[in-house]
Amino acid sequence: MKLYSSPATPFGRKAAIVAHEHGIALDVVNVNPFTSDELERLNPIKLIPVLVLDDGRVLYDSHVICAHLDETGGGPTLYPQADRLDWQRRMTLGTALTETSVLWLFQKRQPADQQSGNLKTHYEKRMRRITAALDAEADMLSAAPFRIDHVAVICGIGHLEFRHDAAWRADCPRLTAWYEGIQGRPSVAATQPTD
Ligand SMILES: N[C@@H](CCC(=O)N[C@@H](CS)C(=O)NCC(=O)O)C(=O)O
Repeated sequence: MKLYSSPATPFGRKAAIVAHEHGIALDVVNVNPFTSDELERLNPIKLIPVLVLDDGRVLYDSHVICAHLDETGGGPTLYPQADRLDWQRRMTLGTALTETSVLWLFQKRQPADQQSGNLKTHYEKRMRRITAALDAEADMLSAAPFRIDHVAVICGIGHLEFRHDAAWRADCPRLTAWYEGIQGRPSVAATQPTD
């Protein structure tokens, strides 16, 4: 299977972590999502990640790709029935953190005279609310087996710290402790974002 991704994308990282957890070897093709014609041919939305199956079928987005890898992989499922409503809530928070961190980055990359201070504040406040909500649930993250909510939160915080800063840690001691502890997990260590 071919994964179209990039070394910095948090959404591609989700797929890479799930594949690693299941011992699935992916043929990773790094592309620039803004300029790649090949990506445009594969995915009309022109976003990474994209997974091309061995039979030629094309999957997007990261939710669909991760669920497929989990179904076909050999490891324990990352989408268990137990505690489903709770892990789905944390998965949603992790996904929203990732989306907001990416939107904030796009704002920062606009020419200075086209940036919206209001939007940057809006995104920053949303991220702070999300990290505070996750801090309140950090004990559950620590106690649970590794699941898709952990993957989503790791990718969200990973992007936030890679592209912005670690200021959130000051108000979130329990989430910080869990996040630091999980960095040694092989699937997490092997997928750190890089430029
Ligand atoms: N909902 C999508 C989001 C994917 C996404 O936003 N990917 C970014 C890279 S982190 C991208 O391809 N951006 C290119 C663009 O915005 O044109 C998913 O979960 O896969």
